[in-house]
Amino acid sequence: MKPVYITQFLVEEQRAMGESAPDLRLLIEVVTRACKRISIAIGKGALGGVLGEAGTGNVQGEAQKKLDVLSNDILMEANEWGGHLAALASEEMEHPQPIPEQYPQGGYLLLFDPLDGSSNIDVNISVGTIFSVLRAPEGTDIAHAEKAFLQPGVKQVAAGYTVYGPSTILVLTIGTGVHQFTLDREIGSFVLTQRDLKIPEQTREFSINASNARYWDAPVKRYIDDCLAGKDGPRGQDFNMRWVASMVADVHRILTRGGVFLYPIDSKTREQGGKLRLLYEANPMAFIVEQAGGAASTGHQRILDIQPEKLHQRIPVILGSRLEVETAVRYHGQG
Ligand code: AHM
Ligand code: MG
Repeated sequence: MKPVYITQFLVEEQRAMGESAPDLRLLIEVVTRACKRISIAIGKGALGGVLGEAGTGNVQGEAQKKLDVLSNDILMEANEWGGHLAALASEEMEHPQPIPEQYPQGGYLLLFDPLDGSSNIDVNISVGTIFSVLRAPEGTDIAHAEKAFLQPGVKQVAAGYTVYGPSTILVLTIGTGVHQFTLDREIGSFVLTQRDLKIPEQTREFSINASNARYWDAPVKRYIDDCLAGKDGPRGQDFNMRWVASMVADVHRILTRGGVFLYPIDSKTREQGGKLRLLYEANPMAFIVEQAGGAASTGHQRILDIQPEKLHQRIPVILGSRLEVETAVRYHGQG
């Protein structure tokens, strides 16, 4: 069968939607081209001199790896000249970056986590890039307005992630289902390898960092205890557990074979609101998961409905197979 490259996919998908949004197409193409460069840098590993600490910290007080900084620079540079964006925001930068004055401004906002799972970089385990696209509100002075980015996840026009693993894959939604591409390394292009991914509704696999168990709130403790009790407990079935510690890899496994992913709020992270970031981790993943038939909640609220209050806001995350997310949410309702 003739390969469908990402450009052809986007043109045909927009045609089928009766929509011509060349700027959105350009935006996604530019982001995915930047991801190819990140993939190449990661693939070189120690030979490319890209492993190890950068010796700097980001706004969240986390130590940056060389590849965090490099991936951020690659995405920033790639996206400033095209005329499709009004501003960019990244996990690695305190404030949104306006488009430099010498370039035209466009109508979209791009948010990204340039390298998710960075604790896995130096041990050769999968990492990835997560991105989210919003429309820039009309009449906003983007250069000074973090406010423009504070839109609920339902307003996203596109979201995606890559996994730099044994193969480099890209998972993308523009609101018409979820589609998977694989990087053909010889040709240098993303090729459509699975259309319309659907998450199995039920699962017997959960994903949580169990070393935080002593900090969990009662509903999460009860839910996980019941999963661990297996067929001898109230759930009446055995569960398996997986935790890569790269959200991209854990979510991708769930998208492929089902499962539930939890990064709940706990007594360690309560003050900051949770661990994962709403705008460039939870929202794009929630959009993708819902588009694939799954669900995403904080335990109390649908993630995509949350009105963000600040750029680097953190929230609790429960996402994956729809029926299992609903079960976990029911435990929260029981106090
Ligand atoms: P990062 O964006 O700084 O890499 O942090 C997010 C990552 C997620 O990919 C992953 O699910 C989680 O943090 C892992 O947390 P932990 O180290 O507690 O296992
Ligand atoms: Mg991350």
